[in-house]
Amino acid sequence: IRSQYEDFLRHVHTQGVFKADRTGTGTTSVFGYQMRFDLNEGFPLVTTKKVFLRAIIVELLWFLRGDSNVKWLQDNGCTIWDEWARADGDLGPVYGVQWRSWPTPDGGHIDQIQQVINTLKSNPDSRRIIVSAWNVADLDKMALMPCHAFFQFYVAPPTTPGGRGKLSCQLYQRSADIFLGVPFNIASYALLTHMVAQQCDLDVGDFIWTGGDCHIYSNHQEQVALQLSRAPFAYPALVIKRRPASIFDYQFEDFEVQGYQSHPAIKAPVAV
Ligand code: THF
Repeated sequence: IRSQYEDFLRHVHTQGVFKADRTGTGTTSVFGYQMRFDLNEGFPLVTTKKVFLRAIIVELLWFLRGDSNVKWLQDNGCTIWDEWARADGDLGPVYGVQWRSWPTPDGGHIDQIQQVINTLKSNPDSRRIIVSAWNVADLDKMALMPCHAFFQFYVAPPTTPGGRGKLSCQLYQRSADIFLGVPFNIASYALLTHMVAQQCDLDVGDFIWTGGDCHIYSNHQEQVALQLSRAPFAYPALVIKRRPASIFDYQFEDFEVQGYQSHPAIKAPVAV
C-alpha cells in the first residue's frame, strides 16, 4: 500500500517553516517536492479522508470545455470555484480558456489540448508535448492565477513489437494547498492522463506531481494531525465505460471508481 500523499503531508507538517501568504491565513511551507504515482497500481484517490470524485470529474470536464464561468459547474453540482467568481459568475481567462483558446498576438487562438492529442498521435517521441495555463499577459485578468500551471506528456515506447506505448504526465504546480487542493489536483491529472491515453491508444504510465510553494494552511493543522493518524488503504480502480469520439466528448457518467475504501471526510475552511 502506497502513501505518497501522506508522506508529503507529514513532511511539510513536520519540516515546514511558518510563512505568511496572500490570503492572510498563514501557512507551514516547504519549497519544492515531487510525488510519483504509477497509474497501473491503481487510481490515486487519497484514502486517509473521503475525497468526493464528483467535483473533480465535473471540474476537469469544465476545463476541457474551455469554460470560465461557474454556472456550468454549479448546474453540475460543483461549487468549489464559487468563492472566486465575479457577480456574473465569470473567473476571467483561467484554465479552460488557456487550455482551449490561448490568445495569440495576431487575434487567433490556440487549442493546446487538441495540439497535445495530435502530437501524441503523430510524434510521440516529441519533448514539446506541453500545456501551459500560465499566460503572463492574461494573469491580471484572472480571478485567481493558475496554481497547476504547466504540464507535459511523455510516451515510453512499446517494449514488445506491436505493443502499446505508455503515457506519463508531469504537472508543475506553483502553489499547493496540500490539505484541500492537492488530493483534487492529483486525481484530476490522473484522470486526464487516463483519458488522453485512451484517445491516443496508449497504456498509462506515471503521473508525476511537482510542487513549488507546498503549504498547509494554519487553520488546517488539526485536520492534518487527524489525517496523519490514519493508515492508508489500497488505491481504487478507475473504469472508463466508453470510448468517446474525442477528448472533448467525455461525460460525467463515463467514469466509475471501483473499490474506493476510505476513512471519513474531514471538513476544513478554504482560504480565498
Ligand atoms: N484556493 C485554495 N486556498 N486552495 C485550493 O485548493 C484551491 N484550488 C482551487 C482554487 N483555489 C484554491 C479550487 N479548488 C475545495 C477543493 C478544491 C478547490 C476548492 C475547494 C474544497 O473545499 N474541498 C472540500 C469539499 C469538497 C466538496 O465540496 O465536494 C474537501 O473536503 O475536499 C485548488 O486547485
